[in-house]
Amino acid sequence: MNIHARFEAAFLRAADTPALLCPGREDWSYGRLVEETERLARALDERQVGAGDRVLVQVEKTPEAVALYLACLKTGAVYVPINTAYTKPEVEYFIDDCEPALLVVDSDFETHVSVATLDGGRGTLLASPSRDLPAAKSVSRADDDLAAIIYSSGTTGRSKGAMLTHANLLSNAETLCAAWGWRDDDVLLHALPIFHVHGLFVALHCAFQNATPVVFHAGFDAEAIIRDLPRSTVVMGVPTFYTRLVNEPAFDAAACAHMRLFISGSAPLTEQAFGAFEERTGFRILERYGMSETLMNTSNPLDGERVAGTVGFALPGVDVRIADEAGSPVPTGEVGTIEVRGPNVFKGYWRMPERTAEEFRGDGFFVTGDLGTMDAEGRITIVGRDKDLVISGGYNVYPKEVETLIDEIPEVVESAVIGVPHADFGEGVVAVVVARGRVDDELVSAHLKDRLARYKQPKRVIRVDDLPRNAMGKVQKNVLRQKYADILS
Ligand code: MLC
Repeated sequence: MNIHARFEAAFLRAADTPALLCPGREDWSYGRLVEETERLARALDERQVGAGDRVLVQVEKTPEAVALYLACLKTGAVYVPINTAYTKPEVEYFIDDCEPALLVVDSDFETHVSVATLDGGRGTLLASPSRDLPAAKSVSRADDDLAAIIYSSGTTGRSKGAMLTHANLLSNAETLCAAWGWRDDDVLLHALPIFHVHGLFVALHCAFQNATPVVFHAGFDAEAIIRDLPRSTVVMGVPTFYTRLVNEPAFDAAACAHMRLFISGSAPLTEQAFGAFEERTGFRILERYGMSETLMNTSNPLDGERVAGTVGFALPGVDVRIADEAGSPVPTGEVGTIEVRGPNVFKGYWRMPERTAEEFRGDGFFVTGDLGTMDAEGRITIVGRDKDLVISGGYNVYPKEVETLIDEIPEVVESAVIGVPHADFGEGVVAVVVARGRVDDELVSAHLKDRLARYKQPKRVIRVDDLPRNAMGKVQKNVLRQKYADILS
């Protein structure tokens, strides 16, 4: 089953229903979304991009970008979206790794693969006619055919592409619509980026399964959100959205009177943020837990107690266990690694069979690398990570990638990159550096500017004489995190 066929059937039944309501731009109905998808599907055909070919996409969030995603699904091409913040060298890595048949970008990009844009200018995919032509059928896809590759940075510094199938996407969309009681009169207020699973699959698919309207913001702007709450019923966001909203005096229970549900994910929602939101609005944010490799695994209940600081229960059809290093379940309440199995779990890492084998157990469970506990009722709490990872404003940053680049600076002897508390982003990136000459924020920032996405760059650089090490010689990042806990506050 091609997931696009499912969406398209819903879209055609709701052709006059608003699909993407875009402040400052023309709204698109579901009928229009079908037409534009068709236009882009034809443009892909004309360029001989077809089933199984990768389409690497680095574009701003627009309705056309959504249509391109749908056109890739429809033609069986594999959609590979990447963060618009990535610099040219970062994009080049993805080109080399996924070998796209087509790269779609917003502006000129010199490379050896075909390049197109969505801007209506030269090389645009939007030039193909679409209207008045009968729609082609979605290319038939087997359950385990790839729909998308989502890159996550790797612990070794190399990004890994998580291969997601049509069946992964479809099963998770159905599960989430049921778990969150998606209604025909729901209107999703969407301010997340659409190059990650949260904004692209979790959020859009709930609306697309039901062909319900999406208020489509190009980015997060608290005032714009507050303006659009009266015509919306559901918001999905990262914790930063909710802490920023609570900082707005105009955000209160009256502003939320039309709302049904606020959902949070991608980063831990603190009990304090949960409490402040409830106090201000009367709403208890529904926190859920997932990742690129598995889509969504657990959720607090729609009906029933949403407990702050927990991520709720395994979603129907998803097996979650808390295991020791050998993969055996630990006793109730004890800390272990969260492992997941189910139709939502990805097929493996793109062209990395050894890495894939390392992260799956023989019985099919995927080892997430997150540490958690499960109580007697099955409620799960995440208590930490066994991988060196910083989550900043919902974006994952792998210290190794940042350290490798900082260590290229001639004056730098070694560096340790850590995450410390940050009022807005939850965690902020800090670099602790041992150097032979003068090394400061400016020098590091100048070196990283064209090499590393801005959100991965250190918010502060601290110069030290030595890094703390344990008896094995390993840098003690926990010591650094404690020492510099207040540096960004
Ligand atoms: C922006 N900046 C960040 C940052 N976002 N720095 C660290 N972490 C971030 N997340 C930088 C900018 O480059 C800028 O740098 C400065 O911070 C201020 O920018 P801003 O204008 O305030 O940022 P804004 O555009 O408002 O973005 C903040 C944000 C955004 C929280 C809205 O980061 C965001 O949309 N995050 C969502 C990420 C997401 O979708 N994650 C889902 C992953 S999927 P300077 O210095 O130039 O001023 C996943 C699975 C799952 O994890 O379960 O969901």
